[in-house]
Amino acid sequence: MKIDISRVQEHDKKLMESHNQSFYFLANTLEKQGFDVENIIKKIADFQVAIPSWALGAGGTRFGRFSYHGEPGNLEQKIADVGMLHALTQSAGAISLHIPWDVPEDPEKIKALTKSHGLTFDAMNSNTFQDQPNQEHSYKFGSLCSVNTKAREQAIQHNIDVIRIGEKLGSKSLTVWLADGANFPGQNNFQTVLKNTQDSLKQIYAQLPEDWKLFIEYKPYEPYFYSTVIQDWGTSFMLANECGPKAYTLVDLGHHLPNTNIEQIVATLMMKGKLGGFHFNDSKYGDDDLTVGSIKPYSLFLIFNELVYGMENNPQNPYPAWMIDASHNTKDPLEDLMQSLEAILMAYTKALLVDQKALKSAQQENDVVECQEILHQAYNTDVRLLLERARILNGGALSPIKAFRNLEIRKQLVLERGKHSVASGL
Ligand SMILES: [Mn+2]
Repeated sequence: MKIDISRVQEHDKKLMESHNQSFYFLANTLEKQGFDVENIIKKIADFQVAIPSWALGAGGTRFGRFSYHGEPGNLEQKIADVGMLHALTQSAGAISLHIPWDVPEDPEKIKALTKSHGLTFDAMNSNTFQDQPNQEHSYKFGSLCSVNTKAREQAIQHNIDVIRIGEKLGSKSLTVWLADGANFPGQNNFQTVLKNTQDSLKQIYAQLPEDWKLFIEYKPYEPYFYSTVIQDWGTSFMLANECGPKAYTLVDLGHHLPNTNIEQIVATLMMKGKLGGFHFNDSKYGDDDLTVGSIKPYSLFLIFNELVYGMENNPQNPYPAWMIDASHNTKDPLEDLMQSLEAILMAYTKALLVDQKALKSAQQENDVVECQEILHQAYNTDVRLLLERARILNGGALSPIKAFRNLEIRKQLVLERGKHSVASGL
């Protein structure tokens, strides 16, 4: 199904007068502070975040899975869901596919369908963290790191197959996240598994088209609880350097131990020109897959402050690929994604409001109090009106969640797809 956005716009018309009044007041205040509001709104409108296909259904826990009614049951329906999300928010302009969950039967048709929703294809995601039916060699004890040469070769070939599918769709990057690791001391020889991983990634990298990028994720623990082969940004950075200039580190917010200074990792990687991609989510304890900004919105702002600084000052770093990486089991997945998009754009906009010149001079003078004041001034600005403005100008909804509810979209999805449809995924 497709959203009739004119119905949303018709409804929003009644609210525009109140929006305009509040917006002009805020815009005026910001202009007086020296900000170019029009330019900020353009930046918000241009900021697009990819939606992974696995975020559209209910995620499972390791104890069970409760499906959400009206989940997309095939690739076409997943694209339709992201299309609806984009129509309402105007900030979800790309979809990220997972292979083998989303193998397109007819790539040309899928490409055309995606385009008709105004979407592009973000990074392709390979999967060597679970065995597929009829798979010859198991990944139970690792994939790209495996001491079993046959399993390793099979995992390398899978990644190459994913690149080939992505080429047909017009994707330009491959994201590799490995579950490889060990549960017990002595289980793996650390140097052997790291070397195997390095060799495997090099072979995948060799098959990358000229205009593609390889993103390497890291994670300190889970699914294994003693060690993971690519445990931290340093290991990912080292592997990316070994592969070559088209390989980059990918930062996933949930893939850090509690209290890690992620903003500092971002700054370091951007200075080195190696931050390729970014996965958004939030966490309280570990890789909790919670809604972006639901637990630590100030941390997200500090991270965006470094991202904005890097985007303005580090031409050696490519524009990062943004993606939400979460999968919920309690909320309507589409509503949750709207909340995530809002939180991302809020943190980004607040970071755009940091007075970089004043901050630099306060830093030069070691005026610690003033440095904090400058950050707080930006963080405490209510930027929701700027987000509304950018959405309206792009043809989206004033309030996406309200529109989603007013149009009773989930009800229609249940009618169309049934109560017990299940999206592929975990
Ligand atoms: Mn991720």
